[in-house]
Amino acid sequence: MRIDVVSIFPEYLSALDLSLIGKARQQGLLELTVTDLRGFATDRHRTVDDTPYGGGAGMVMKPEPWALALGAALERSPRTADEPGERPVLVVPSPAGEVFTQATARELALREHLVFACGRYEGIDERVVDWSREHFEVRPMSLGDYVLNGGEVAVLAMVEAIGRLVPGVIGNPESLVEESHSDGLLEYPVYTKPALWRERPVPEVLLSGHHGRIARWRRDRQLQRTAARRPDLVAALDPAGLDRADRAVLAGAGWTVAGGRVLRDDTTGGDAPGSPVA
Ligand code: J9T
Repeated sequence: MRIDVVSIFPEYLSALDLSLIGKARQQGLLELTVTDLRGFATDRHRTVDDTPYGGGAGMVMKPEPWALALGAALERSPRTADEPGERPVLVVPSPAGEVFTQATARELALREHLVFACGRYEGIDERVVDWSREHFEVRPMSLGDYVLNGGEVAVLAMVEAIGRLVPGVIGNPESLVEESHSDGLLEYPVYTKPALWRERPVPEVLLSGHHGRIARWRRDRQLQRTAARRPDLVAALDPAGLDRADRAVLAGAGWTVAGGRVLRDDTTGGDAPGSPVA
């Protein structure tokens, strides 16, 4: 996979030299280039922003440096524009984008070329997005409902989430199977030695060696946790994937399967999370 990142703070992305993603780059599994947008400024002050038409606070990123930088990224594409096959994906981090999820990460991990455009200030001139649609599949992407100072931190998160799904990047691919969100539930709690720590014992079932009981206990904790912390995920569960024991745990947390869906028993409670669980 090839990844290009364009930013006015390329040093921000130096974390991608480290750990698993850094190793994957050294091994040639990921080819990642970070370029400085200012290198594509057209004046001697290397200006990349200007005042917004229509007035308002802050500055807007100028279109031409972006078109030049994205054009340079296109030239590094493993495929040329007239070759058949997929276009590169242009990911534009923005609180106004679609929400980036594990499903998005899985989808993007299958693509050959991803380009990330890190905006700063009040954003990038919208015509850059229009122009880019002629060359890229453009995906404005949000990490969630909060605002950052620029796209760089969001790109770090997305590149890590996507990069670890590229075959060979994670040594033990089995560890990908059980993770949070892969089955629509949060992870179960984990424990290690010592068995008794500051008067707190590890749950006894985990010391029992009884694999069936351990699996059931973990599944119950996943369901309880998800019900308490992420009712949105419980409501999205497919009842076909829930056995009798699952349904009993969910019933205890105030959820019932009816009409092919998982429904909250008491709808007067609104979206407030349930009581805290481990
Ligand atoms: C400037 O970018 C952001 O503020 C941003 C990007 C991605 N997700 C967010 N929630 C915010």
